[in-house]
Amino acid sequence: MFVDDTISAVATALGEGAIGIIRLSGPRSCEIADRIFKAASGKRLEKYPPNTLVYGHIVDGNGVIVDETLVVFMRSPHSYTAENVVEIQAHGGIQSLKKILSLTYEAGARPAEPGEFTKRAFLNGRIDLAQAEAVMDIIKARSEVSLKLALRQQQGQLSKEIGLLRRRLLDIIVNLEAVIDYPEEDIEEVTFLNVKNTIYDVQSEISLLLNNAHTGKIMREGMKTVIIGRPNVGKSSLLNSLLREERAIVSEIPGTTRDVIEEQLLIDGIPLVLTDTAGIRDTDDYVEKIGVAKTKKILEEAELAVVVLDGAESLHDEDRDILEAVREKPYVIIVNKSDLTQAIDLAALKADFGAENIMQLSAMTSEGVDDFIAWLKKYVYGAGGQLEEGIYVQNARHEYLLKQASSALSDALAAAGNHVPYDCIIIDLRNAVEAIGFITGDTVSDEIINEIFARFCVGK
Ligand SMILES: Nc1nc2c(ncn2[C@@H]2O[C@H](COP(=O)(O)OP(=O)(O)OP(=O)(O)O)[C@@H](O)[C@H]2O)c(=O)[nH]1
Ligand SMILES: [Mg+2]
Repeated sequence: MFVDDTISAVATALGEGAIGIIRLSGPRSCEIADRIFKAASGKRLEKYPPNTLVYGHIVDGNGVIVDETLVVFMRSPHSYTAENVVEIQAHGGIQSLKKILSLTYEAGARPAEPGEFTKRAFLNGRIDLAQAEAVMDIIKARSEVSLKLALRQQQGQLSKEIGLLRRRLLDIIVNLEAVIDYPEEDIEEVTFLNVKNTIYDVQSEISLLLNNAHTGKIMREGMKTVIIGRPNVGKSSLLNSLLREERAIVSEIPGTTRDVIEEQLLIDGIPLVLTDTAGIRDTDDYVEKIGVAKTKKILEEAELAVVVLDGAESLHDEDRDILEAVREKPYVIIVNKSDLTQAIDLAALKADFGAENIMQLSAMTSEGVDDFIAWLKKYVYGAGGQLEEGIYVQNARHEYLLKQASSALSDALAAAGNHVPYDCIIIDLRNAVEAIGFITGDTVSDEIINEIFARFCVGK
């Protein structure tokens, strides 16, 4: 899959900006740049030491100046793609960038495909697949924490761990194969017990990675959270209080919110996709009915349900129905209107649903909202309530593969437990090695590689 042509693309966002960058990568980068770039010094770009910023102009075939630029040449392998790379810093206007780009094509470059620069960095072995994927996560990071996690992955934290686990599994395979091939020789004593112990160890490490994947995914994609409850309990007021603005209409008339309101927000760095819904009740109002049906659908899709109850009233049958509906999924119960005299039987509620998932607050005065935020942080980060050092798998593909590997290791453990012949255990172990190899791209098909890079932007 090695490539010998030279690609070019605009690497910055297309729009009006102070500068825009055109990037070339491939063996002919410098030669192509020298055809369209005239340094003010009169020297050719290739005569400069690599990584020197050279001032000059881009000129077209007739010698007419197209733009004033700074140009840098990075020699293979010391570049983003590990190939010869030239970056042209031009004025950041769409016309000027398009013009320069077309000149690079005329001079012999071909248009880069989406993600092709990063793909080349991967194919040339400078980074592995997990690191390449992290590049995209860095660009798309929604929050500071998400950025931090993507950077850890791009620096190779996950890759290193995967490499170690892979090594350990390969060691067992090699040992088992040696025992099979040379049974008479006393190679290194491999017993079912130490095979089992090693597999068990590796599986525990994978479980640790999977435990953090929940946090990682929320950070990358945002946590789908739905606020539900019967009419008039203060759902829209809670949304507004979290947003610190009057986003949703609040009124004393039950059935105020009839449609779904979705907002993306960061609460103490946690990205939420928060939906306020129509209060659930039996209603004859046609529009409200549609709203209630939508609410039920959104509840199904949400990762977390925030059930709001009115603390100033005792539980209604509708409240009980809603509470029963969320039992199956992660939920938190907000007893709202704590500023009013309370009528709800809090003790009974706590006995039924667990005190740790219930909190009293007032969406009107915002008193107690901090407790809810603290609860959220624990839900997302675990008991510590904050991001820890270490690896947080953020990517659904990685999570899936880790689960595959773990299940293959369970099979291997079962086989070893039953004293099944070594060959059979080796098959399971190979499956696990293959699954985690897909993460870093040690074992992966062209098709998957193409699919991954197609999701990148052009110029990255
Ligand atoms: N005293 C008090 N009143 C509140 C509180 N939260 C909401 N309310 C009032 O309760 C009424 C209903 O509030 P909303 O936020 O519209 O309730 P909702 O659950 O969105 O109602 P629907 O959209 O009709 O389902 C309004 O009059 C609010 O001012 C609170 O914490 N304390
Ligand atoms: Mg409402």
